[in-house]
Amino acid sequence: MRPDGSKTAGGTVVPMKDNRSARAATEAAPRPVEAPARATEPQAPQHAADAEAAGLEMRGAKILIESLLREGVDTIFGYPGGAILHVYDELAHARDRMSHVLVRHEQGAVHAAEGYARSTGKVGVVMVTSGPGATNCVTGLANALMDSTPIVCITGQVPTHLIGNDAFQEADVVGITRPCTKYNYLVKDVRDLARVVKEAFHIARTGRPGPVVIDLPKDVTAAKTTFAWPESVELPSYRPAGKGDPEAIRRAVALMVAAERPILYVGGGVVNADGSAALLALAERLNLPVTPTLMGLGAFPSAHPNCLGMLGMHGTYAANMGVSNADLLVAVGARFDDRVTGRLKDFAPHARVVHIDVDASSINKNRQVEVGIVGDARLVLEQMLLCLNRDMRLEGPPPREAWWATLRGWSSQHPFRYRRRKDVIMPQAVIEELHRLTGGDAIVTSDVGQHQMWVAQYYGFKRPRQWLNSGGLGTMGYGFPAAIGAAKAHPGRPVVCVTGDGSFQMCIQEMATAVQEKVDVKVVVINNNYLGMVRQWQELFYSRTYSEVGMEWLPDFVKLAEAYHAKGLRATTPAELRPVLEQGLQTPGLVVLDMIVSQEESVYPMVPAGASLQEMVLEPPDDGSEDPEPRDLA
Ligand SMILES: Cc1ncc(C[n+]2csc(CCOP(=O)(O)OP(=O)(O)O)c2C)c(N)n1
Repeated sequence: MRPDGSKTAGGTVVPMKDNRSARAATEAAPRPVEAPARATEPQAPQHAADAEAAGLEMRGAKILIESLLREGVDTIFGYPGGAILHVYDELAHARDRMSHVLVRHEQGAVHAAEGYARSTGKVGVVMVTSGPGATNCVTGLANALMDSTPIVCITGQVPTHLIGNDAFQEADVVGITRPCTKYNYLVKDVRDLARVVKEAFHIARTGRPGPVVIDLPKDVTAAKTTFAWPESVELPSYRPAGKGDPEAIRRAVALMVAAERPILYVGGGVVNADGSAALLALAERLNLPVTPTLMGLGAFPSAHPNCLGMLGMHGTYAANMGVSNADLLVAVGARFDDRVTGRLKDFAPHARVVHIDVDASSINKNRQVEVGIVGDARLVLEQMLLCLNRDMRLEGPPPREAWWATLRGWSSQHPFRYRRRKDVIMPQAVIEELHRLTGGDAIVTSDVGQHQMWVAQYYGFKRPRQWLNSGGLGTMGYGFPAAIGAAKAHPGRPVVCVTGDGSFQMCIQEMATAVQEKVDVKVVVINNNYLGMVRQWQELFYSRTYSEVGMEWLPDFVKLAEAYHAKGLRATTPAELRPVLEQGLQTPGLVVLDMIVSQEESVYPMVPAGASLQEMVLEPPDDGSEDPEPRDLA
């Protein structure tokens, strides 16, 4: 029983409208308020004809495993417990067809599944027990929702007759995870199970991808029924967007051809939609400058002459000034996040806006657009190319000479730069060296903080799905388990987690997982002895009052790695940087590289929170300057 006297919603939850769009519909002011539609009565199970399995009675646990196999699942990240025991028992009999990665904390399981999902484009799968097992997943689920990552998370639940009874390890998982999932289910009838699994994968991977929870009471996993795998999904009210409206596409293309100062602003949606090839073709065909967001890095090759670098709070001068002076902004799979726009009313003030997004609720959410196109980024970009070839008679790419001269001028006057000191390792130099030694080809994950921004600025990503970070939620603890998940999916490829001395400690127990799984993950700790990004804000906006940001009692990361049966190495001087990195990258298995870097280095350029992109600060203030007044921080 919950405090309001109600019981957990009964019956299988039937998706009518996904949790995210239901929320958006409720929150966006002028839209009609739609309550999230949730049936409380179980729907009649859909017994699809399945010749292969017809007549075969199985318990729910086996139906779940068989269903996961039908979905092509080869790896599950999880942690067992009482309520999910039947499933783990069944899993033991399927080990030849499916591997299970035993994490050391359920948060690590979700992040590892995210790393697996983002690096492959497939759905990441998590399995945990009820109560604390499920609640430990909440941060990961919220992270996956914010970064549109496809996850199916199976949580054990207490038996149906105990639901609402404050039973041992009971938590209202459907209630708790509703705001941090794209959709969630409580399965109360084993006959619904195969259909629910089929739907959950469909919902997780289509449209704007996201996490889906299947809450599975223990008695349902024990109950028996015939296994019938549905061949198709019947969700009449869930219609993920596909192609865009041809008329809107024609208008957008005409604007792109005619614009004098256009810019393509490219987000993680292009990566999710596997739209990079179409993006490259369009940018070259129309000679368009491109600026990726933090999540969009790799969607367009950063060394391409049309790439201006990342925009936003720590973006390049050329990208931020380019957007500020553009007459046309074409946003593709990007959501006008506050870390990108700065002060919204001054973002791209002279530009007409074309916005392509798979999620209709993102269009006109933060910025009124000229042309909104709801659709899958790859399909829409391909439609645009087709429209150009068919309907427009272009001699060649529009030269836009004046615009390119201005942009190139900004790029060469203000590249990313930092003080190159001889007495201490500079954090940016670590990332540059990492780029050199890996040829820019590694899969790189990061945690959250200054190190994340330095990787974004200095690594130089070539390809989509090469860069995994927590952009939306900003979750410290994401990077290391995500690297384990990516390494599981890509054996033989170099996987590097760049982390901070604060962030690494948030999921540090996953060293045991990495060693047990024998994955090749190199952890580069940018060790500045501080919660560096918070210290930077306290330096800049709180008159250098450092409040609880010093990591005075750090573990010895080298010894800790050794304690976990991994390799630990340390560099403390610039001369040691390259040989230590080289040795670490060449050593198989888990290696922790403790890089002792300049302690009070800050990330520049920087757009102060609440300022416009044009007010970006390029260099640290002179030491003799007055401290800025504390300001209203977003
Ligand atoms: C789970 C969580 N708690 C708190 C924060 C707030 N936060 C953002 S950056 C940061 C400092 C990170 O320090 P570290 O990992 O050492 O990285 P650095 O900034 O020094 O590179 C903190 C505390 C967060 N993003 N996530």
